[in-house]
Amino acid sequence: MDFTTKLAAAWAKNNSLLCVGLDPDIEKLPAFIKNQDEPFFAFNKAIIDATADSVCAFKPNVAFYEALGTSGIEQLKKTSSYIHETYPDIPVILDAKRADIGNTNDAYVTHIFDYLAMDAVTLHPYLGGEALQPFLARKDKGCIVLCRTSNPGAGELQDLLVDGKPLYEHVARQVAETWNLQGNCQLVVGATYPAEMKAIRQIVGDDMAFLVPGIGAQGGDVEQAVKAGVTSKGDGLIINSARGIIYASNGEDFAEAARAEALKLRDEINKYR
Ligand code: OMP
Repeated sequence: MDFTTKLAAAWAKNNSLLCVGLDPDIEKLPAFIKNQDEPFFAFNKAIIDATADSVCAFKPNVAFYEALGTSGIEQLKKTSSYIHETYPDIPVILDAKRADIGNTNDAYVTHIFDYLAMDAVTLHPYLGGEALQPFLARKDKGCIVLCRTSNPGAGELQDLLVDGKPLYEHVARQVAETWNLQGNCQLVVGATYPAEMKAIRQIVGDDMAFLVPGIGAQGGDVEQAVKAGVTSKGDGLIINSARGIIYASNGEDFAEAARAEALKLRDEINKYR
């Protein structure tokens, strides 16, 4: 099943726009997990089992796994396989923010979609659509392009006026009109910029999903983000929270605490859809 279809089915099945970010940091893991052979996989497995019925996606960020070296990448692969085998209805998004010249992107595509078996990946737009072809050509996979990021300094480049419009609006239009020919593109739009999100939704219409980071640890407002980005059907958003959910407790009860946070956030999101 392609990413877009799988995502829409997960929104409906779990009545959820919530995505749990699987960003394990060895320093923050519960002490009894830290000492295991594969601490990231053990941690992720418990978080996945505790939240799979209340999410529309999981999103590991590759940086946390790369930090551990080869063992981290193997634990990332095991995490992806575990989700596919145990919860086949839930898509897995690799947050890797990739993009290079086309030839190099071929290698990224092989690693991310074939070796790690991810359903979607985050991408930088800076090299243009020609360079991204190896990703865009994978009709079954999601290509989630950074449009308006959640960080405080996002505007430094993204707000620059080009032909009278901020750069992020050009990115949104370019993805919608030119890169999304196969219907496999989505956009990253931070929850911390609801006015910009509203403008982007108006530009691209209802057909493109937004990956929305910035809720939880980064302080984005749930009500404002949902109202700004939701489609006329009440979906269209993949609202990510990592630290706010996975580190709800660092004791023996970490998975139950993560579940409680996930359910709370899912319900809060649903209130404003
Ligand atoms: P928390 O702040 O812990 O919820 O994590 C946010 C996650 O979303 C991290 O993996 C970030 O790398 C990622 N992210 C952003 O925070 N801001 C963005 O603009 C884009 C992303 C992303 O692409 O997911």
